[in-house]
Amino acid sequence: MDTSFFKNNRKRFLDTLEDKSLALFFAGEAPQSSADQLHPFVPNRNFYYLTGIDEPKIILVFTKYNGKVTEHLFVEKPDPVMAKWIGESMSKEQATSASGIETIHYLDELTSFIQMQLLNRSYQHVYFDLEKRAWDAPERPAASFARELTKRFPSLQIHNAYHTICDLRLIKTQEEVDEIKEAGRITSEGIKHLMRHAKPGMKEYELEAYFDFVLKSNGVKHHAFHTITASGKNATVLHYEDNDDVVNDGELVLLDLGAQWNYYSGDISFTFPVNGKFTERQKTIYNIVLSALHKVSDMVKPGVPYRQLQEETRKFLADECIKIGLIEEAEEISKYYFHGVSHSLGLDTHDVGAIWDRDLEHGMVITIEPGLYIPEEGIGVRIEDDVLVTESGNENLTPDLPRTVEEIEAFLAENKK
Ligand SMILES: [Mn+2]
Repeated sequence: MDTSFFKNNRKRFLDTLEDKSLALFFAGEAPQSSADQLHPFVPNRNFYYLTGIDEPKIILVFTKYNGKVTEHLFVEKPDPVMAKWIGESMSKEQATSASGIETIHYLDELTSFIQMQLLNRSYQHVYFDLEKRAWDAPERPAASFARELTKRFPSLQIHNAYHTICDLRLIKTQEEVDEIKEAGRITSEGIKHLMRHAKPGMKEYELEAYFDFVLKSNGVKHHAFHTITASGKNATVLHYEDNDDVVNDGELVLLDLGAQWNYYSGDISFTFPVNGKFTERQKTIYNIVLSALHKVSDMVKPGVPYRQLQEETRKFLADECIKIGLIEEAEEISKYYFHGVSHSLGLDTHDVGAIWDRDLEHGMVITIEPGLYIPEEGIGVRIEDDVLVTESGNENLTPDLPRTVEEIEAFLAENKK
């Protein structure tokens, strides 16, 4: 991604700041996994959105005073011993070339820098990313820094920049759309490779391995989320991730998986018969879900209230399930369809930003993913595309897969290894 993208994000954020403000953002660190093992480091996504930097510990500081804005990064001091063990940390020059920020300091200069600012000027506001996922969630570095700061400078007003940045992230630029498209392309390629090798009697994790092979071969470092490879009845559990059951002859396999490309997520759900042929009943259920996908995707255009997508999905699935005698009353659809049809997609798979109360806008990227889950019949179907809201309608960003019953059966017949 070009530094102009990150510069522009900073500009849009800085425009929202009050005058006489400081703002601090933390890249974060890899959390401990067990003993001396760490989980892989992933940058805080709002920090990445503002800097383009994916290195731990780095801190971004803005000042805005009498209308003048300055941008600073604080990076780790080079450490020759650590360099021998884990490689060199990001240099000042690398930090500038990734972010476009010219003024780079070392981390041990941070407190004296902040102190200089606050002692010499009448700052009134400090902005942090105070993301909070739960009442009892452990305190993040931004929150403890804010607490320490107000202890020493009690007149400062602390502001939470989290929601501001999340709402900026809802609208994607063309570069972001291209990253999501590439994530979707690799994900689709992985699904096709998996289908070519799928046979009754395999374990779900064996199918997963074929998907993973394609991701690694394409230079993908991380999955967008935990892969779901669920056969038969397992597919009726929404977030089944065990993936260790046998895929029996005659069962449908439900995949929900995604590659992450330059920190942007692809997210596709796909359902196919492991032996190559849908049964009549599977075909009926699959076609209802596919019609829902088409119907709801066709609704996507600027000005449509986001929540209308969910209302229409429920209504359509209820009507169709009444027609085939699966349910009698519309409300009973909750028994077989019990999740949202869509979420925003971007730097996070369930991307942030308050989309629920908004109308669709050009530049939003959302998923469309209707499903039906009938445990008593061992049938779970979900079909998911990633969709861009364009100026006048929508574009499917994941168009590379067979979708109809006929297309899927033909693909399996021609490509089986
Ligand atoms: Mn999804």
